[in-house]
Amino acid sequence: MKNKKEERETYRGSRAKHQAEPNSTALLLVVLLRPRPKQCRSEQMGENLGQLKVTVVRGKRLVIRDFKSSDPYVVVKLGSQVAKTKVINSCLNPVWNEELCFSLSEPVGVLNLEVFDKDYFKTDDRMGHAHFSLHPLVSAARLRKVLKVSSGETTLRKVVPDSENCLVGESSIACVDGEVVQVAWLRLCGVESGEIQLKMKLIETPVAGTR
Ligand SMILES: [Ca+2]
Repeated sequence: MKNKKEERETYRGSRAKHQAEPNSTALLLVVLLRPRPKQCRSEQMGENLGQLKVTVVRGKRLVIRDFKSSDPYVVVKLGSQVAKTKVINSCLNPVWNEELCFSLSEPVGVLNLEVFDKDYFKTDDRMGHAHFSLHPLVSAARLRKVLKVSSGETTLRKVVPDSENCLVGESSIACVDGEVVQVAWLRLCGVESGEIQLKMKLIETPVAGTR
């Protein structure tokens, strides 16, 4: 009997001890109530259309931002994706021929580019900007699928200058050996002069089960 009584006393004692120690409960509450880490927002908002390769080919008649010339480079943006070319020193008609890669997904956005003059002792100067709708390229890629064009060179459509682009003149979209390609000269806005030539290539995501 005495042993059982002792056991009950021990049990009460341990319960009381447990209740007297709120630390573990408080810790559990802290763990449960603490804010969760923010989840990374996915780059892919919708259907993945493939890879967009943008070659910044060249620039011409760019504006002077130093004494006699500029050190231009191009920043290209698609949504939250940003890429830039290397700097070409002291040149107003630079040739970059640099390929920048982006992932393209629905909803199809607008490609934005901005040219800067690299300065080492102050903030880089602006040399103009341009925008370019990717809708015609994507619709031409759909047309290619319907027409089942896969070899040779076929013009799919032409795009004329309008408010959705900064085209200098008409631009052709063609299927070249299975790839959808658009070459365009864009007029820079916000500056006295300057044009940038781009070559865009859409590498479509293969549909499962088809080749
Ligand atoms: Ca400079």
